[in-house]
Amino acid sequence: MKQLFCVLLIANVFSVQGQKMPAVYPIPSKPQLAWHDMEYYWFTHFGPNTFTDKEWGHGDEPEDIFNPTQLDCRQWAKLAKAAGAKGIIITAKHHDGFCLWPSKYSTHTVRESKWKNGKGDVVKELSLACKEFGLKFGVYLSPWDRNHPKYGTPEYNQVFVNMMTEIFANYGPIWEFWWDGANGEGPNGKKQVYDWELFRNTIKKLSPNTVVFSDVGPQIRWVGNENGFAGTTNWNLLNVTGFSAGAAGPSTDTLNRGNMFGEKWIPAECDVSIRPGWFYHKEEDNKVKTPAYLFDLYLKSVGRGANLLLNIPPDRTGHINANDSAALVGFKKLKERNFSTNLLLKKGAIIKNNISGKSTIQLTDKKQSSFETLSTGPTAAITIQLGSSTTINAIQLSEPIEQGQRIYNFSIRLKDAKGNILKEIKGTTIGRNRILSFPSVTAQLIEIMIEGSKETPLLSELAAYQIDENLVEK
Ligand code: FUL
Repeated sequence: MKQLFCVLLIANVFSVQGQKMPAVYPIPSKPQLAWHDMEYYWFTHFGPNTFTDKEWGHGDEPEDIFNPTQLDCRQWAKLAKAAGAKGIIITAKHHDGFCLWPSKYSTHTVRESKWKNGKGDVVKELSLACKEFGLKFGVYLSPWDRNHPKYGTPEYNQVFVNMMTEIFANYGPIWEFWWDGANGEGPNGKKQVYDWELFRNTIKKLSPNTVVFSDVGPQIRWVGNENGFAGTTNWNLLNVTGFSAGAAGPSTDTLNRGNMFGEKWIPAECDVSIRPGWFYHKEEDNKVKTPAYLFDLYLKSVGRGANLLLNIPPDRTGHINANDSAALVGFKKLKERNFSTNLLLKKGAIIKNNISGKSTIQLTDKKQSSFETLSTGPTAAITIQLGSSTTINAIQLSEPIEQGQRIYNFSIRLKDAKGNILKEIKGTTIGRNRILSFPSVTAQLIEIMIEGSKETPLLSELAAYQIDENLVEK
């Protein structure tokens, strides 16, 4: 009751296509809404570790170690575009402290290396390549720095702020900024007490539209694992009071599922590498994830309302390896082929909202912002007459999240022409996107029941597919 009262108290009135609907708070900001639309993009781990075969450099590697023989950021961007990714986030500084740009605030950078006689700048090259290929550009900056002499002292927080300031001044616009929560010891054996508030305020001031990732946001949260899986229940909401990135955060379970009544809109991002490691290691050339595995990751991340941040590490020449390229293009083809035909749009199919008793085309118009208002309870809110027997093994649903995330229990029944139930599927949250896949069923009728919703349930998109049977989620 108390919760309901709060919801009503802070409710705002929205008008979408003539419908007035109070939003259920919290709701996403504009940059967050745009972030949800990104769905799938790349991470790129590159730096001294690429040349030493380490995952965590010690910070004492000689700068000359970094020497890509034919760095080609255009190759990365061209491939990302061809593979359907919408942006690239680069490790401008990993835990070893090496800066891939010539920072004024460090003496451990590309400038001190032999690469391009110290005149190279990877961050610049990639930011330009992303612009050229129409990709968003993002930056990972590790606060943990195993090289910087000031790390472990209060002055280091300002060093980190200065580095961020350089990045925004020289390589913007930055669409996403990534703060790793790792907090180990520096060269003087001390750990840093990070001034997260100062870091947050710095970005807010320099670039208010940049979305910032850390374990606990402020805009995007970690999903609680590095396997690329969001929870089957996934709230875009999180309680963050008293928490910070790193050890003092919520449990990994909470990060995986969010909080049903969380105080802030902080959606989950699934970071995962295409290889076992984050950095390139030659011995992993035959351990690249297959297109089918990547498709499964897509179902478990984007298909659960999160975004997929897939790491593609370039090799020592500065290129993406041919095995990774082949897997990425294969993955794109699988996505395109399997999601090309929404069976609810086939001739003779009719989708009915049972409140009005009328048929609707809003759910298949591919517009996230147009929606249907649904009924709750054990009877069907939506009925779909397929017109003829149709084989289906995946159903996709979306809520108009700009109105707040509402639904927490729903079920789907697939029936034959006589009304016999062939299959019943149960789900919890929907959010930006929910894809449920199951062994094929040949049905004539689909019913969708909304059994639990914080407020009036709204649905914006609905689709049914027949995907390759081997791609059905295990
Ligand atoms: C972790 C780091 O320690 C890994 O090296 C990697 O960068 C991953 C994305 O985040 O916290």
